[in-house]
Amino acid sequence: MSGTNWGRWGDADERGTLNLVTPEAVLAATQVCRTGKVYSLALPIQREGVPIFDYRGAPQRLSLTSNTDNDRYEPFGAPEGLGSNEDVLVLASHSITHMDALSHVFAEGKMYNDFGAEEYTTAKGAQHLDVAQTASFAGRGVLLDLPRHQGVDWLEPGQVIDRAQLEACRDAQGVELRSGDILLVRTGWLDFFATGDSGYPQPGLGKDAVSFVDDHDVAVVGADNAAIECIPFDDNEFLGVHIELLVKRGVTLLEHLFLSELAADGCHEFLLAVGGLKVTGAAGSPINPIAIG
Ligand code: UVW
Repeated sequence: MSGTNWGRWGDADERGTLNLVTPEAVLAATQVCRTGKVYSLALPIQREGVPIFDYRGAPQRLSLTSNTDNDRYEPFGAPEGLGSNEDVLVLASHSITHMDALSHVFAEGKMYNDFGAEEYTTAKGAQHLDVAQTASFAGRGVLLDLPRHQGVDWLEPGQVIDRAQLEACRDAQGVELRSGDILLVRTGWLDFFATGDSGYPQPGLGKDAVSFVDDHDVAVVGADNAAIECIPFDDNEFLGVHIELLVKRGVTLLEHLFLSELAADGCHEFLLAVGGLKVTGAAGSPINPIAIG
């Protein structure tokens, strides 16, 4: 496959562009905090009022123990009125705010770094490139707030974001991008979703924007939309930007990020820590990224 990072960090590499997030880059990222304000970039995990693809199903929280189960602790000496509440969570790996592992998408029968699509089996999940490889990282986050820059509440559904729009927004915000950065693109789509009028089309990156990621040696790309890329897909190529970023380059993708609070504060540069669930074999995980402004 042409234009790839395959082999760039060795034939056994399973972390892709996260290799660009060096300890030096992380230390430098700790220096960008100005206010100390902590932001959660996750939407709530709930069954309604959040974007959910039908085939993934709504997340389910079931009660495991409650105040009606206090007898469970009595044999261990627990007095009347003391107990615990616990839950069982049932949810898709790519529920609501989530991370795509490098095993999430395959093209021409291949995943990142030439691992075959057959490495993910129904019985065992991912034998390589599972989410545990990429679930934990921190670095310098940069928010490009396109609606703010373009003077709208949200970009048009289906709007294709190209390199020129990203460059113009970056320059207007006066923020530079450095090797190993985590690039977050706000399209405003979640604000449009909240109106209840949204449909299938979404604004997002087009294939032209991929060169912006390349030229800045960006390690991770996140956005407030469902798939980073625009829907319908640019050039009518199904998952075309996923193929370019995730499959060819090994760029970890973060989707359905809640970016409105950062945007409202004009916080365009921050320390960002991301922790996914280290589920062996999984191709993705819900996340609650924490930004510190
Ligand atoms: C697909 O595009 C299939 O999934 P996601 O948007 O979670 O990357």
